Amino acid sequence: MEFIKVTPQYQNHIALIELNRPKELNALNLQLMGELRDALKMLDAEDSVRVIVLTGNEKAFAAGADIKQMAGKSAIDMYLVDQFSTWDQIKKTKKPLIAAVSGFALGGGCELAMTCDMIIASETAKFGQPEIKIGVMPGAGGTQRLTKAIGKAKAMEMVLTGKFISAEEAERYGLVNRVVPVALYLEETMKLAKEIAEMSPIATRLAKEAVNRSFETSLEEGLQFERKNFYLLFASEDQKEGMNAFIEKRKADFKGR
Ligand code: CO8
Repeated sequence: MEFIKVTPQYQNHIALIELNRPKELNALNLQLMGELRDALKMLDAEDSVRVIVLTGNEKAFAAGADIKQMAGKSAIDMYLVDQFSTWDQIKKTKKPLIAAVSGFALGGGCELAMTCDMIIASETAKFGQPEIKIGVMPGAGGTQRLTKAIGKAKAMEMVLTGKFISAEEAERYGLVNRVVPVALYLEETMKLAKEIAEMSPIATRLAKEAVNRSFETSLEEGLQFERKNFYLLFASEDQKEGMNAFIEKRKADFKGR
């Protein structure tokens, strides 16, 4: 892996992926995205990993798709490269995926953070969809996910003006879970990851699936989907362990079965 760094056991049951093109502010070229897709697929299949954290560095989570790589491309080039199939694969990650964002999260970088399940932001984080300033528009989910996260008025303004929002605004609008001091953003993300890693991995997976389903379906269909996953969990050993541990007043030891 040239442009990402993967630590499968960064902490107990928690894997860390660091975007690693610092000179280019982690601009998302095709190779980086391919590496990210492969790493997520590998970690998703690894039993010892329960939660995945994705981060950049203090200055940039990612400053967007690689403009230099795209600049000379035709519509047909873009169509044939089909980079969005990589994004579609990333979206299919089953384990909880948390973005730890500091500095720039712009264009594809903002879209990548929003593809994650939760975002912890450092106080220096800046979110934006500045594609309009270079004559295009968001292409990896920005118009949809941003609008769902913060509502039409704010999303429309960001997409049509390209202006950035601060971490504090992002928290106020509901885009990020919380804002923490820059020195602590990875540590705070790890705390959240640890909390989730202590839950039943099969329950977190089915619960994530059900929450995400709410974006795709009517309330009635979403409720049916939730019910199916709820019933399914009664086939797991973790359900027996979790409920018995409660009754026996001890900490549950979940195995993911
Ligand atoms: N692509 C390629 N190179 C970049 C990018 C980028 N998105 N962002 C920064 N860089 C490079 C710069 O060219 C520079 O390289 P060099 O030193 O060789 O000149 C280096 O990173 C450092 O950048 P700056 O000198 O510009 O640093 P500043 O601190 O002055 O400015 C900014 C930081 C404000 C982040 C500025 O770099 C900037 O505006 N970057 C572009 C932001 C942008 O427009 N992003 C959207 C890109 S389009 C997009 O994301 C479409 C997504 C949809 C498809 C997704 C498919 C992957």
